[in-house]
Amino acid sequence: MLGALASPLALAASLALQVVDEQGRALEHAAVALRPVGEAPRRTPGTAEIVQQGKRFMPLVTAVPVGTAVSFPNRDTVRHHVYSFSPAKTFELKLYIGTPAAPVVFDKPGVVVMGCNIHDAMVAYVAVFDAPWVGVSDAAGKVRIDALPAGDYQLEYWHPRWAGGAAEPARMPLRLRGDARQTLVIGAQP
Ligand SMILES: [Cu+2]
Repeated sequence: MLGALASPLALAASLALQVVDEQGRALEHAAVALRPVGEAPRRTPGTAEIVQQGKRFMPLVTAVPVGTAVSFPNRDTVRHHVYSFSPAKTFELKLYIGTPAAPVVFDKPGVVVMGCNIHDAMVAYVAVFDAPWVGVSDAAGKVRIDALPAGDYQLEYWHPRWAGGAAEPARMPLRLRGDARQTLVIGAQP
């Protein structure tokens, strides 16, 4: 029946996550995503940027929906050679300075580990989620996702402390009815 739609405002929800380790310490760099249950995930690919500066990638962890185009500007005066062997995205950007003309499109879900062929200490992670809402925890372990439709979700999450092991995010069900606060404990292994 037409006219029976509820107000979108009444259905809005938000999620405030506090990410901690087993000792309760704030955990930065956790990639999280919310995937609605029971409907095809809406894909809202956008763009993102991972900068190389001071022979480091910044940010260390980036969370993106599938289809996001990521550019890799090099702001150093030395050349970098960005590569990944991860199954979710195998690519390389051969020795360059400045910004490569074509961004890298992350078109499959999974965790992508990137390095530099020249500087072995350089590492960065892109967590690619088949989900429209993503975030990364800040230095206080906090990540907030606003303007969500109320409903049932899978919360997916991943942290670099799993880099030697899990290439896939962990998952837990989450029912959102309004504004929610949740503590997420990320142990040494998923
Ligand atoms: Cu380099």
